[in-house]
Order: sequence, then structure tokens, then C-alpha cells
Amino acid sequence: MKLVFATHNAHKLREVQQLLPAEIELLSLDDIGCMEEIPETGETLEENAKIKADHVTETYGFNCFSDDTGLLIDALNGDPGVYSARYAGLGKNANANMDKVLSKLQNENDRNGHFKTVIHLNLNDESFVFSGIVEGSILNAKKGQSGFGYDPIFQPQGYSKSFGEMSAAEKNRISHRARAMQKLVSFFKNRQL
Ligand code: ITT
Repeated sequence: MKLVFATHNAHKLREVQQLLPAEIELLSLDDIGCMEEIPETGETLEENAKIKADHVTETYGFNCFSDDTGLLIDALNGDPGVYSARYAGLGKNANANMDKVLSKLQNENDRNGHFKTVIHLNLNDESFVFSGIVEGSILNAKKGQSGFGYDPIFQPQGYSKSFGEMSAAEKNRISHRARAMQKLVSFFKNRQL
């Protein structure tokens, strides 16, 4: 079965490719000629995930799933949350976004937060939503160069390394995205696709 993953984020695409069963032929937005940035005008991760998947299904006619992800920090009342991609106001600039988080938390003892991924699937005129969370804490400084986005400042609960210090396989065993993807994969197994 052909399935489009509605993301322009090459890091997400790589992580997701490693989590899907071989029966699913994953197509990227490049593969279907969708070059435009899809405006994320929603106020929640759920809304933005739906907007991205619906854009691809309605414009290109493919079964499709999307991923909208945010880092939600307790002491910042859930920010950057749905605004994670452009938190510092400098486009999609991961370093500037991390610097803004570190500066906002400079004198803060409560370092708790979590990543949340929402996946919206459009399959043959039906829609399904799956989500995954990983709890953790925000470090005082960036650690590691692996992964992407906020990975260098996020340490998952129960681990002594940041996501930025983990291999792709280690992150993919425990991450928010992996947990949401496991639900998507189980859904397909139950449907025997
Ligand atoms: P698409 O909308 O094209 O999928 P995006 O990068 O804009 O790509 P999001 O709207 O979901 O994706 O943006 C959320 C931001 O959160 C993203 O730009 C990263 O900076 C960050 N992010 C997402 N997943 C992450 C992860 O697994 N680890 C660290 N940071 C992540």
C-alpha cells in the first residue's frame, strides 16, 4: 500500500521510515511533487496535524498521514508547544529556539516537560488520530549533536543522556514519535494491510 508522509522535515521522515513495516510503501512530499509549505494555522497539535494531512489528501488524492510535534514545558505553561518550530521568531531555527528556552528557564528549578506527537491519518475517506508522549527534563545547556530540533536540551525520564546524545535507534525506542508510530503500526496490523 502506498502512503504519503506529509512532512517537509527530513529528520522526521528518516525516523518514521525506520518504524514502518515493509508492506507500506512510504512516499515523501517530494515524491508526489508537493513542494509548497503547508500553512499551520491551527491552535493545537491535533488541528495542525489534520491541516497537513487534509492538504495532501484533498490536493493530491493520496492516503496520507502527518505528524505535528511540540515540546511542552511545565514552567512555561506548555510553551513552546504548538509554536515549537518557530519559537524564537527566526524561522525554523533550532539553535535559536533552544537558546530561547534555555534563557527563559535560566532561574527556574522546575525543568519538567514532555514531547508530544500527534499523527493524523487519512485512509480511504476515514480519519484516525494517534498520539505519543515522552516525559523528561530540560537541561541547563545543549548536550550532543544527534537528532534534531530540541533534542540536545531534552533528557528523557530515566536516562542520563539527552536525545542529542542518543543514536537514532536509541531515540526511536522511546520517543514521542516512536510511541505514536507504534499505535499507527498496530492499527495497520489489525487491519491486515
Ligand atoms: P513538518 O510540519 O513539515 O512536518 P516541522 O519541522 O514544521 O515539519 P512541526 O510543525 O511538527 O514540524 O514542528 C515542531 C518543531 O518541533 C520542529 O521544527 C522541531 O524543531 C521540533 N521537533 C519536532 N520533533 C522533534 C523531535 O523528535 N526532537 C526534537 N525536536 C523536535
